[in-house]
Amino acid sequence: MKERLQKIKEEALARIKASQNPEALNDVRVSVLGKKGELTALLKSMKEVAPEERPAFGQLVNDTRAEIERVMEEAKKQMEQILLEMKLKTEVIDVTLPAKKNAIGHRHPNTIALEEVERIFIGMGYEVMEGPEVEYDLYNFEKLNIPANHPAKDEQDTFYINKEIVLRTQTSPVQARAMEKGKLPIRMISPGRVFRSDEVDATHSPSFHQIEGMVIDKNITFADLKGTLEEFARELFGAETKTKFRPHHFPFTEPSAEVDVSCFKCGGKGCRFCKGSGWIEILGCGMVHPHVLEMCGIDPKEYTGFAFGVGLERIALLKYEIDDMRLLYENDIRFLRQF
Ligand code: 2NM
Repeated sequence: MKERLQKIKEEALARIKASQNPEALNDVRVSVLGKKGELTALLKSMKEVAPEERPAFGQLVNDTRAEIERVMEEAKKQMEQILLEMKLKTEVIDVTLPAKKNAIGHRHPNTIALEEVERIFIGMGYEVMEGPEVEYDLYNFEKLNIPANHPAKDEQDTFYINKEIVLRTQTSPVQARAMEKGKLPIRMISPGRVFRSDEVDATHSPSFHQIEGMVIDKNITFADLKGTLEEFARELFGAETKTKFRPHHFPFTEPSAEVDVSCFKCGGKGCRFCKGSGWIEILGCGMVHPHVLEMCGIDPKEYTGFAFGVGLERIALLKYEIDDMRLLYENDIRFLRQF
């Protein structure tokens, strides 16, 4: 009997040691300690033990049972500990990690400058109008007083789609189209992309942006043009800004002028920024040529108007003190983030 007990104990302990999971442990419990288990069966066969040895044997069986239960409990605890550790490892959340930042975009310096110019003219009652980038020669040149063989049409400077269609070299065709519609008076600006067959350098690009403006009404004079552009310059570069109108020539305006503003860096004394002159050239303008009005269906005896054009990149470069236009097109986020 004692040998049977010893064998049951050894087998039970070995099975506990080999158990990989709580279910296996439970199987051992049932088959050894359970109602129909091996140890229970041994107790039932007590009658085979000599009566005087029964108390001691009974004690031995109980001790063995207690020992198996203790080892089993130990194994169960170890298993639970391992399971808990595995769970903690796989479900780990490192609360010390830095939070993910939401990177929101940034307006391009061109866009900031455009929105600033639009704000100024909308404030003066102008309407913003856009037109096609691929334009008829008729609107880009002919109706703007630039006939065939005019030097401004030079093949060098213009991208031709075919004989009649070009990539617009200015946004003036948007003005020509607005005049043709015949709804007067007109107070408009036309911002947009324009194209010229230029080599890329610090101040040139085959594709850049212009903002042109035009007013057509009765009794519009050069004084209106001056007052408007002086106010524009003050709003864009500061209240102290002075303007200078220099005579110039454009085919679509007569008279025409180029406008300089007093250097907003040195106030006009002369510095590196204005190359010592105290003045910075910013735009071209003039009174809309009577022939242009006529070609666009407006009677120049009844209506007059002024127009102007500024380069958007030029404004952006000046305002943000950027010395190379190419930086505006490279889309290097380290550059763009500064503005
Ligand atoms: C400029 C300079 C001067 C201009 C003229 C016209 C139109 F359509 F009315 F004839 N639009 N824009 C104009 C005049 C543009 O850019 C430097």
